[in-house]
Amino acid sequence: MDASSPVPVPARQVRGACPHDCPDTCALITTVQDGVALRVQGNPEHAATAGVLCNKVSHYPERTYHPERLLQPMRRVGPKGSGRFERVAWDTALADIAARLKAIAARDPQAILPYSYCGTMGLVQGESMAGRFFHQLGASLLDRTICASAGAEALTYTLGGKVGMKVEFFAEAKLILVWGSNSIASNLHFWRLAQEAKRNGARLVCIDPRRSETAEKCHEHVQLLPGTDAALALALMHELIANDWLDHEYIASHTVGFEALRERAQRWSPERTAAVCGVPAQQIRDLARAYGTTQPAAIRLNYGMQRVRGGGNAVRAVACLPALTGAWRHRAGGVLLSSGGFYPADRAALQRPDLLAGRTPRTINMVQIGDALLHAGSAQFGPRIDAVVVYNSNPVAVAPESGRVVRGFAREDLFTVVIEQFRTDTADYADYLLPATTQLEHWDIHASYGHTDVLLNRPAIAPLGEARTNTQVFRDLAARMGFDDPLFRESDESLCRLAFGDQVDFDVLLQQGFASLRVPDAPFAEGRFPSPSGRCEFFSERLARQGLDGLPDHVPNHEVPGSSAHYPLAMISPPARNFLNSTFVNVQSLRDIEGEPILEMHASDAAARGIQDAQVVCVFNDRGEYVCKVRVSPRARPGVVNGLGIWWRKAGLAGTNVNQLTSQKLTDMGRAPVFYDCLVEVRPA
Ligand SMILES: Nc1nc2c(c(=O)[nH]1)N[C@H]1C(S)=C(S)[C@@H](COP(=O)(O)OP(=O)(O)OC[C@H]3O[C@@H](n4cnc5c(=O)[nH]c(N)nc54)[C@H](O)[C@@H]3O)O[C@H]1N2
Ligand SMILES: Nc1nc2c(c(=O)[nH]1)N[C@H]1C(S)=C(S)[C@@H](COP(=O)(O)OP(=O)(O)OC[C@H]3O[C@@H](n4cnc5c(=O)[nH]c(N)nc54)[C@H](O)[C@@H]3O)O[C@H]1N2
Ligand code: SF4
Ligand SMILES: [Mo]
Repeated sequence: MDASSPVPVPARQVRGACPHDCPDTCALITTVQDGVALRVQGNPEHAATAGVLCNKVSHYPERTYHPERLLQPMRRVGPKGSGRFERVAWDTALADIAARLKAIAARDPQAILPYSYCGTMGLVQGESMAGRFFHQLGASLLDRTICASAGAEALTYTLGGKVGMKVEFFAEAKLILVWGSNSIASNLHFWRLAQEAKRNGARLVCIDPRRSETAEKCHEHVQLLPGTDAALALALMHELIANDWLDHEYIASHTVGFEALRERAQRWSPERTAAVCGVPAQQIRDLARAYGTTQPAAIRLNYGMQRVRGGGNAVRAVACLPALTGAWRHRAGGVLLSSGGFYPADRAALQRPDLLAGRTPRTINMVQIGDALLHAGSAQFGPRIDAVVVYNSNPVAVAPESGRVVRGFAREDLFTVVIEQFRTDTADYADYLLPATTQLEHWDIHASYGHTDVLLNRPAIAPLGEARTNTQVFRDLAARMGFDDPLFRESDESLCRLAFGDQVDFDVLLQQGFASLRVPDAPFAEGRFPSPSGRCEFFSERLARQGLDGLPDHVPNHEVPGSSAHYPLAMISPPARNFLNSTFVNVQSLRDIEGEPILEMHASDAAARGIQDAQVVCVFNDRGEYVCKVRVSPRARPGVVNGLGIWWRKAGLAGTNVNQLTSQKLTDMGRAPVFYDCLVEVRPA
């Protein structure tokens, strides 16, 4: 080697966690050389990750070093939405933002609204310092309902919390119902376990209106109409009861309300249910027999069924099934929707709601951000919103009825700050656009909703350009607002330690990057549910006290498939496999795989409209229009079209995406969105 060349620095490996809103919460290993992240891989020592990442996160360096990364603070120079910005110094941006927020807060701090979701699932770059900042300010509260709150409430009313089977034991099940989950796309590491079970002789059944990648790889596909899962679950109960495929002892000792549930289920004969669900009665009978006579039987219940009006009831109905058959007695039996409730995270210590000091600001439901921004001063939403601070979210693309969301963000009298890694659809409406770090550039700590380990994320590289962590932005703003308590200066490492306090050994996290919670293998083998009665609550006293139905029932969609002459098609809009919500839409290698915004349509529906495969079509309803390409495909059932992925509007064929069509209506529980409860019509464009 030539004496003048620099000594090569050996590559380092840094342990981290995938930040994305995905149940798998993988453990990452980033290979770094000369301060550059070369590769991101799965940690083979972490059982749930098993050394494998999905295709999306394998492309992390491409996303991190993307030529369009936001690297400097920007100030808007063109009209809102035009995406025309000029560079400004951090000091200028922070001083001006603080001055604007101060002036608004002096009138009414509730006129300021934080808007954030799960761009990162990290407890620190999520709501820690941000929570402190907005609580001290007395800003409006945000009801973070856009994804999981219907199912979370339903599970809480039934089992007592977001608890369920340990995912690893699915591998030992003999029957797996994959219910409302496209696991291959959205829960890959569970699918690996389901495959293991299959190799050991398990039968796999997928329950989904779409013939998804997952459905076609299961032994059986129950292709029901969207929003009819509760009916199906009740019909299964009908058959379990009629054939006495019940665990009477488990029911007697560990459940509440069996007699009432039995009466309810009597109404759901396979014939009646077949008509509601749009599937053959015999298929329902066969499914009930399989579920009633196979042990251990496991249900992977996911979010697909919740995004309709009756989503809460549907989750409740399905979550009752394992208590009827005693499936919970086995570690490979039961149901898993979310394991989030097992974590002893101290969110109050991170977010400090006590800083509200007795103030009770109004709450805005994030699902209705469109109406909330437009209905200035209405009785429903309260005082006008004058400022929005967006971080970890892209509401202009992901929130329903985006025509209204766009009009809201386009308000000239609205002051908007967006903290982002990229110039998303929402970023285009910012007055100030602030560059955020990515997971490779900051500290964080993660719970999971698909397994039961805590993961630590250490920074692998220095922040690119002038990017700052979310926490740093809120520390900087706090200082300029005059919030001088030391809690506004707490470091990210210290926040990481605070998240679980002494519930988790931080030294173990520092050493191996993850630590497992102590959760019993079969948590409800002997009942002991975290519900008020300690039992699985078929009948929920808490729901009844609110004047609601104490039993699960089929609650028809707001927009029932087949009920409208103008809009005869039901549209669902599940994620595209190579995007994560609207994240990764701008990563070219992934975009190349997804191609273009697509609407899957059954051949009979296409023929009835004179539509050919690959034709450009207009999908429309009273809320708006969306232009995309049709894929005539057996993935769609007759009467239901599938608008895949949350594309960025500006990457679409005519500047909109599927959410132009979805509504701001809410679910029966959890105040959640109804993305898959949406009627449309389609015509050639
Ligand atoms: N690749 C990828 N992975 C992801 C995401 C992503 O965007 N891309 N998003 C992440 C996030 S935030 C979430 S919340 C999860 C969501 O992932 P999942 O929990 O899997 O939920 P969805 O993808 O909404 O829907 C899953 C399946 O439910 C079906 N479905 C739609 N309506 C109904 C119905 O009424 N009943 C039934 N039984 N099924 C229905 C859909 O066709 C779809 O195949 O995935 C996470 N993982
Ligand atoms: N039609 C339809 N709409 C849907 C859904 C659907 O299935 N169909 N799914 C819904 C669901 S389940 C969800 S969870 C929501 C998702 O909605 P969002 O949580 O808004 O998810 P993303 O679209 O991924 O946007 C997250 C943004 O956060 C940014 N980000 C990531 N990390 C950081 C960080 O550390 N700091 C900052 N400042 N920014 C960061 C990313 O660049 C990205 O633009 O969408 C919902 N919308
Ligand atoms: S998105 Fe999900 S599967 Fe992909 S790396 Fe992250 S946690 Fe793992
Ligand atoms: Mo989600």
